[in-house]
Amino acid sequence: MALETQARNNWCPGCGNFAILNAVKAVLAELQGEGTSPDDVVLVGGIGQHAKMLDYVNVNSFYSLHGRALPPAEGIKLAKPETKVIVFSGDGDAYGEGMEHLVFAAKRNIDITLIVHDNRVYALTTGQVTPTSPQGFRSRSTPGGNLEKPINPLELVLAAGATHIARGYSANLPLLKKQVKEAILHKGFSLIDVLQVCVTFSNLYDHYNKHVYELKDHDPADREAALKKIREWDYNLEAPIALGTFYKTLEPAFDAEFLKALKPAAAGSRPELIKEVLKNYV
Ligand SMILES: Cc1ncc(C[n+]2csc(CCOP(=O)(O)OP(=O)(O)O)c2C)c(N)n1
Ligand SMILES: [Mg+2]
Repeated sequence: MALETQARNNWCPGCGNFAILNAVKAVLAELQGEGTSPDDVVLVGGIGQHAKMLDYVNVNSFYSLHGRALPPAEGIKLAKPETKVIVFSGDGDAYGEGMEHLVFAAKRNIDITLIVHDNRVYALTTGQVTPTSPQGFRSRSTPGGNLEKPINPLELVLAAGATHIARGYSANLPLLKKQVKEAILHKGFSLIDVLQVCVTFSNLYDHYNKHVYELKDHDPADREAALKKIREWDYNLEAPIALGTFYKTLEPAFDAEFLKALKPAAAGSRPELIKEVLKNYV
C-alpha cells in the first residue's frame, strides 16, 4: 500500500521534520515488506508542527489534544495489542504540557514508540520557550533571554522506567532510520528524542554539526553507563552531544501483562472479566 497522501506539505524548506517523515516512511515500507499489515500500524500525534506527520503518511492515525498523545496511544495498544503504535510528539507537547503522561507511560513500560520532534521551541505557535529551550534563548515569550536551564528528557524517562532510550538528529538520516526501526521492534516503552532543527525559530544546525558524535563502545544494557552518557550533554555550549541508543533492556511490558490477566477470564462474562483484571491491577 502506498504511504503517500494527498495532503500538501507546509513545513518550511529545510525543516528537520522532513527527515523524520522520510525515516518513518522508509521503515514502514520495510516492515510492510517483512509482513506487517498497514492495518496493524497506528500513528498518534499531539498538537504542533510535528503532528502533521499524520497528514503525510497513509496509515490509520489519531490526532489527540496538545500534551495528550500518550493516553489515546496506550488505549489503542490495549484495545488491539498486535498494533504497532507510534506516537509523534513535540518537546512542548511531551515534556511540557504532557510531562506527567510521559512519566507514567515510561513507568508502566507499555509497548509503544514515542518519537519526540525536539526542536526546542513551540514551533506551531511561532516560537515560545519549551522545557528544552537553551538558556538565554531569545524567543517570543522571553525577549530578554530564557532564564531557565533545559531539562534532560532522557534522564527523566530513564528514572521513570523506560526500557529503550535513544537520541537522534534530523541531519543524520541513516542513523534515524535505524533508530526508528529498532524502537518500533522493541517490546516496551521506547523514546527517541530527535534533535529536529526548526530553521525558522531555533536554527541550531551549526551548533549540532559541531558537537554531535555517534556513540560507540557503549553497552546499552548497562544502566549506570547509560546514565553517565545521558548526563554528558549538560547543555553547556561546548559539551559533546552523543547520538545513538543509550539504554535498552527487556522488562515485562504493561500490555503483555494486561493480556495475560485477561486470558483466563476471556471465556467468562464481562463482569467476571473486569473483576479478573482489577484483581491484578488495583
Ligand atoms: C491545551 C492547549 N494548550 C496550548 C495550545 C496551543 N498550542 C498548540 S501547538 C503548541 C505548541 C507546540 O509545540 P511543540 O509541542 O514543541 O510542537 P512543534 O510545533 O514545535 O512541533 C501550543 C502551545 C493548545 N492547542 N492546546
Ligand atoms: Mg517543539
